Amino acid sequence: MEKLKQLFFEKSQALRAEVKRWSKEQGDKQVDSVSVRQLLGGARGVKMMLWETSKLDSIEGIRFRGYSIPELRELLPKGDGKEPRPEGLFWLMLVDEIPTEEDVKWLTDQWTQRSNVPEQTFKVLEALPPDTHPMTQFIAAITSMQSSSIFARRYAEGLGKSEYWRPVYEDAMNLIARLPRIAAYIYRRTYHGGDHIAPDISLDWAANFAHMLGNDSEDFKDLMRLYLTIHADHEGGNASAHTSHLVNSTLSDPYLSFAAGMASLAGPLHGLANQEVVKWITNMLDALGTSNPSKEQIAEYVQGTLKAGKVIPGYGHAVLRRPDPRFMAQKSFAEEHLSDDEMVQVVWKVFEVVPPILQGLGKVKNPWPNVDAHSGALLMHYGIKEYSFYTVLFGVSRALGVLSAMCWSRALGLPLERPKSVTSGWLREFLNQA
Ligand code: CMX
Repeated sequence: MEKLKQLFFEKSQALRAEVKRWSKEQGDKQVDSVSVRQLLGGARGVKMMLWETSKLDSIEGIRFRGYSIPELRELLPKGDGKEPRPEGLFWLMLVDEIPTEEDVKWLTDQWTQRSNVPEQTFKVLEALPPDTHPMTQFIAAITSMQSSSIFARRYAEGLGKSEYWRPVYEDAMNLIARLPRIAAYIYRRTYHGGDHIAPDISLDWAANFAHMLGNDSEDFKDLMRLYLTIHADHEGGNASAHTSHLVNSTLSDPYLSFAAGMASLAGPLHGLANQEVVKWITNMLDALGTSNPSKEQIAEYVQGTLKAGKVIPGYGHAVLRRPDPRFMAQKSFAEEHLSDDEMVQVVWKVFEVVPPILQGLGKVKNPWPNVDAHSGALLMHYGIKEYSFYTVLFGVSRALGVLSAMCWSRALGLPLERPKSVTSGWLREFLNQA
């Protein structure tokens, strides 16, 4: 190994062991208002941010403005479909009121009117090799639209602080309106040889997205309405929301802030887990040579994954301590529409097998499935089989939460986010004195 790399290896390995020991042996000690374990452990549970649009409870799961997912499936306007329209959730998150059918129709019309994607965005996408990961394409496309940020222009013109929220609202509305067209364009160029499908402006936001992806069935439109609703927000501490929030706190505009959040969503411990789940199941079925594995076969495969030092994708959560209500909502959709689907059957068997195994490890805080454990099987059923695309769908939905929250952050004049870091030398001295 070259000298620099070797030196880094030796020093980092020594400190890694020491840091692990501090967390294990002195984790409960307080450093100001947080414990040593929280300081070293990714700030788990540290309350340090105002986030209006949703709140996560470890047992109940997510509530958007106080409403659970089952309640939203009842209460939000559905138009002529069976699932809530994501437009209604955006309205609720932004103004804390359940909208009427008429309000939602107005919002659909607004997003249709604002949905024109700048020509340069398509040029940027066409410049990328088609095998570029869809999330990389998505982030490049969002960034390419930054020159149309109204916030960036108005700020440069000398906008006063109390007015920041106005152009942020306009950018949020424009960005959300354009995302389905961009995502569908990425999908069709990457997997369907550039055979694009023109938008149908008579449809609502999610149904038009389903149409541009290439499936016009009413069930798939409903799945997209549900999918884009339940993935929208998960309070502010999750990595994609928090990244957007942090970047926007520097007054970076909504395009750049949202693009940064999407880079965060593209990590396999976060949103990319939805592609990893289908990859893991597909590899398992290939390895076992069956599309209908027994629970014993699945258990053995799970043990093999763990022995190889890997995580079981779609299981575990930093906050939740029960099966994710977003998983359960997708399960209930599957029970109603596609309970005979082979992949869905496998997902349900995995749900029976994995939790007791993870529980048995003694270190996993939440052995239950999260949102990503189910979504891929539903998409596969409706013909969206290219799993590297799945995180883009998550990202289109996440825009609703982070951009409505961004309007609030700027309206409330929240300051630049700036937590404090310490060095290992400082912590060593602190622990020696304590
Ligand atoms: N399979 C195997 N081991 C797991 C595990 C899983 N699904 N979930 C947690 N663990 C392990 C952790 O890797 C950690 O091990 P070490 O101490 O050896 O490092 C230990 O259990 C404790 O972790 P934890 O406190 O329970 O979980 P974290 O808050 O650190 O991490 C999460 C949460 C989601 C990153 C983790 O559960 C995980 O990696 N899950 C699989 C990936 C996944 O599904 N991510 C999607 C989450 C939802 C989303 O954001 O989209």
